[in-house]
Amino acid sequence: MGFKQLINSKKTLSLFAAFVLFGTNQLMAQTAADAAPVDKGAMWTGVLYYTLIFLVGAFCIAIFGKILKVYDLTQKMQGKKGLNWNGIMGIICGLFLIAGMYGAYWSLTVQGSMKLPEAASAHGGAIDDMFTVTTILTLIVFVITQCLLFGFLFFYRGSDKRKAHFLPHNNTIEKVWTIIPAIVLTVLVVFGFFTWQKVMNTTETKGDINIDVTGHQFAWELRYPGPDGKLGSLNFRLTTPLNKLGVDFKDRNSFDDLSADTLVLPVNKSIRINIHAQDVIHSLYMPHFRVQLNAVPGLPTFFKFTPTILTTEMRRKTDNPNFEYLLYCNKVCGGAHYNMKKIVRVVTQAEYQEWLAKQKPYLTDQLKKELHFADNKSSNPAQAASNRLALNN
Ligand SMILES: [Cu+2]
Repeated sequence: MGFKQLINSKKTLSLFAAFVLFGTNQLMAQTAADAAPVDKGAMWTGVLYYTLIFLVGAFCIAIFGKILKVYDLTQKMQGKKGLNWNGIMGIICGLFLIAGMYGAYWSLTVQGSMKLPEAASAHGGAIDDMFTVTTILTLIVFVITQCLLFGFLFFYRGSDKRKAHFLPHNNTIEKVWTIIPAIVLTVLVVFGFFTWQKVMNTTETKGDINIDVTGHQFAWELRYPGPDGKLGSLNFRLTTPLNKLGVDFKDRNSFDDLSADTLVLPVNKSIRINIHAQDVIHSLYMPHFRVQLNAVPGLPTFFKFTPTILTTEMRRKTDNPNFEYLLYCNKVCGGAHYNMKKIVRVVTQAEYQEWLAKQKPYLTDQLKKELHFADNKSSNPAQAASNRLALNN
């Protein structure tokens, strides 16, 4: 085969494409690894090992195929019947069905045990029920369709003794495979619609603990209401390095607001998380509570939920003394997206009050200076406001 023929060959081109893709993956993996202290030596050994295993496997299959082909040709040259390729393909399909079904079983039993622990929120059970119903239904469809597909390929493999039945059209079959999926999907969608409505349709705000969670590249900022229980309003135009969230101090409710590092929540209390974003779209994601909603710049949203299991209780249940609930960003929002993680702790009401009392005010002395409060030393910002001095100007 000449060089021209070689580069025109589809096989060579596809091999080249595979290598280019592999190279790009490596490059991306390397860029990501640069940002974090990862043991690169071990990573590269792992990558090389699996690449080599794959190449050796592919090579062995290719050699085996060539040997079969040569055997087939020599048989034919001797006037004998060659290999029954239809039979070989049929058997391979049958074996694939068995291996595939075992793989699905393995995945369900081994990886299935890695699923999240029980829902730690009041609405979480309903979300889990939806997942379970969908999984069971799709599992039944998966088993039936795969058995039919590969079973037919095996049992009705090409044979000289049989003649294929020609079936150009059959209305009954068309109706069955259109109507049944339509009914099942409608039931699932309606079920999901009502569940989501029940979770989200909560306009009642009385008795809620309001917490502001603001996403930016690449962290979440938390703001708790002070003793008045109310959060002051926000205005993005007021954002400065000291007033990171753009809190509007013309609103007196802002004066006692607190900033926190950990999202601490009292158990069995209705929590309203007000979700903001400052740059790109982020996504507030607390999998243990089955809570997720996008954080969209300029479009504040909220999610109301009630945590029901204490962190200490979950540690016992999961048999993991270091267990922590987590708040993640679930939108690939940039290079250090993986850094957007906060610990969430569910505590008793008494522990919550004790913790809240220790949190630092959002309105720091430096910020007071920046905002030209009348008396910088005054510990009473309300007093400062009543002095009618210009704020944020
Ligand atoms: Cu993000």
